[in-house]
Amino acid sequence: MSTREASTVVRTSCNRDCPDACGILAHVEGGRITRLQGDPAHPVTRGFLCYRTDQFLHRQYSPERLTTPLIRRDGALTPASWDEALDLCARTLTKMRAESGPASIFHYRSGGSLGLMKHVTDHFFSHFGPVTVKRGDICGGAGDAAQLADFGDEDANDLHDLVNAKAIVLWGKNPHTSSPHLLPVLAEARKRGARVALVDPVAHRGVGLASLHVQPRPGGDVALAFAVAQTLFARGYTHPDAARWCDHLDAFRALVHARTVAQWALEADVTVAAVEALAELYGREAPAAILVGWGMQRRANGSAIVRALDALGLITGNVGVAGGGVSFYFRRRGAFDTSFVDVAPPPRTLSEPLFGREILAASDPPVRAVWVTAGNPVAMLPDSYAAIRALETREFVVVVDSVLTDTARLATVVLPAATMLEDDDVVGAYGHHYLNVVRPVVRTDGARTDYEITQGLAARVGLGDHFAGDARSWKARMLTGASLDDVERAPVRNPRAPRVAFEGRVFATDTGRAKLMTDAPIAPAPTAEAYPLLLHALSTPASQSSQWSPAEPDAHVEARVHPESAGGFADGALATLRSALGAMTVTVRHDASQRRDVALVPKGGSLARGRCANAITQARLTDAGEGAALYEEPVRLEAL
Ligand SMILES: Nc1nc2c(c(=O)[nH]1)N[C@H]1C(S)=C(S)[C@@H](COP(=O)(O)OP(=O)(O)OC[C@H]3O[C@@H](n4cnc5c(=O)[nH]c(N)nc54)[C@H](O)[C@@H]3O)O[C@H]1N2
Ligand SMILES: Nc1nc2c(c(=O)[nH]1)N[C@H]1C(S)=C(S)[C@@H](COP(=O)(O)OP(=O)(O)OC[C@H]3O[C@@H](n4cnc5c(=O)[nH]c(N)nc54)[C@H](O)[C@@H]3O)O[C@H]1N2
Ligand code: SF4
Ligand SMILES: [Mo]
Repeated sequence: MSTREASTVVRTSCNRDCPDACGILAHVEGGRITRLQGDPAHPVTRGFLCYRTDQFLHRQYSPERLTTPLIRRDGALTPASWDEALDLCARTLTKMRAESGPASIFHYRSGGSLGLMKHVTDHFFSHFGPVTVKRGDICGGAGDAAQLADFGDEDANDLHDLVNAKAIVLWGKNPHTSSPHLLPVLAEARKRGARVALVDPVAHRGVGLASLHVQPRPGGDVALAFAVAQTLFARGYTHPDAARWCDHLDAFRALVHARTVAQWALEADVTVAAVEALAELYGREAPAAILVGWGMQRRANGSAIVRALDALGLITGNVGVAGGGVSFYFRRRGAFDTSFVDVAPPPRTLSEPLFGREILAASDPPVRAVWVTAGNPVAMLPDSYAAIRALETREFVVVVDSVLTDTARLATVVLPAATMLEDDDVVGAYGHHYLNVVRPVVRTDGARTDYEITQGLAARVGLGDHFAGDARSWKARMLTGASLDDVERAPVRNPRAPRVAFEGRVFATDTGRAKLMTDAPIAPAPTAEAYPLLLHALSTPASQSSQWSPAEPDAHVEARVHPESAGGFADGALATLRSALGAMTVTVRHDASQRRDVALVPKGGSLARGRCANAITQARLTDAGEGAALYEEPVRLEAL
């Protein structure tokens, strides 16, 4: 038999925390995956993968993969059998539950995988406890709160509906890096004549997609949106019937007229001409779509920013129509029923952005054990050293991961997790409406899926019967909007998902009308002389949050700054990047296309390599939704 005949192709999908949820064809030869390919039959994936998943086989077959559980003995993590590790976990958690109550156990789950089966692990902890869980959302909490306040619900028009737009504003969004499968849809829309604007304080590849780039001060977007709104009113670009679907239209109009366009523009640090150009592009011809990025709402005024953008869509009649929308989130769990997950409300919640601080402060009962599923809070949550102090001082910390992350290094027990190419799961997407299955293409000896780990634990604490079913039975139970058989055959568009969100401009609020914001939010504080730059640790093509592929570089992180903000450091020089919280060594990179008040570094660097921006970033909350204001840390460059 030729090698070609011996090879198989398995259809699966990417379960990473990414809007695109790509279909993958995994080529397997002799039990080993040799190539990952984007599924050409998937309407969004269109046959290509992003750089980081193209390179994923380096992670899959990395010598750094964990293949045996580790237990801390005499201070060091040492190999153990699965039975030893699970027995220890079951014994310890049961004892703590008896002595201190289930609230003394904190199950922290993050977005390492967006597979729905991770909810079954939540279900276990609810059954066993309920235990303490997280509150808020580091990723999109502020924007979620905004859209729920305005629309009563969250969803987006079909991704391909974008080609009906006459104008598209990419507001705080970097599609090349964070959602590359949006690019072919944008290209199609442009081919059909759509004009594109980018609003982003950072100059990135998205500038090349746009006929207009507005570069406001970070967080200046509320002022910018108010200036645009006032211009839309003045030029007759608002919808004459807007009061039919908007509550508080008069109050909103008064709010945006509280200052002149020139004053708002000054606050946003843009020219009046830029405001007018944006108002013309967005307002002159309907329908027009705003694609709201996720980065922008991780700010002190992040929720207010999204509310201001919702308002632009509402007053112009662009929400609830084809080719329009203010799209932040596609309801990725819309085809699933996970209501069984919580058997009872959790006894306590801890704020995710304040992870370390809240664990340390919790009393009555104190947090005695932390179980981390698919998360790397030390590297990925702000104030890394608070997370370290919190974990180091717990009696028992379990980390389930496929590699020894900054967080896993602090564990009492590390359990080796299966990767996305070994999991058995089902996913929806937050950037489109397709459903897909995740298949165990291969297995790695010693690694287990979260569900298998849950089963092992459940059997040891008297819940074995409840978790005896195979993964497929849980998938079938959760997937209520489509048939699992169908989804196993091919990607299926969630039949429940609307083509046009809030069609007919009917909203899920108490009045059925959308709510316009009425309060002036606090303006972003100007940068101070002592720390003149705002640190932005932003997504980079080579990593998925803290998961780097092919591998995380050992070199110092590059800090990209405007040459005049480089504090005299030459391009390529080493310097200290200091905040009020701490310091890290960086290589200075000059970039004249950037604003003078930002320092750009990659997101996801590890503390062990001295590349972790969160080690010098204070934990701050967003204005609503308990998100993290991650990009508000004032920093400066100084000599080593
Ligand atoms: N390559 C890669 N892709 C990723 C990830 C990754 O780590 N690497 N992470 C994934 C995750 S976790 C998520 S949540 C998603 C989204 O991931 P995000 O990284 O949130 O991506 P974007 O939505 O593109 O948002 C980033 C953009 O927001 C802009 N921004 C920041 N502050 C402001 C502001 O005040 N105003 C305006 N107008 N813009 C601002 C930044 O300059 C940047 O261009 O993508 C995923 N995709
Ligand atoms: N400074 C700064 N910090 C940020 C951001 C930023 O832009 N700037 N972005 C924020 C955002 S948007 C997000 S969403 C968070 C992401 O933060 P996290 O969700 O904590 O980050 P990840 O690195 O995606 O995933 C964590 C771990 O999950 C593991 N993992 C993957 N799949 C599985 C699985 O199936 N099971 C188990 N048990 N483990 C698995 C990975 O190996 C990885 O180590 O970070 C936030 N932190
Ligand atoms: S990380 Fe995102 S873009 Fe890359 S393969 Fe996965 S879903 Fe697709
Ligand atoms: Mo995220």
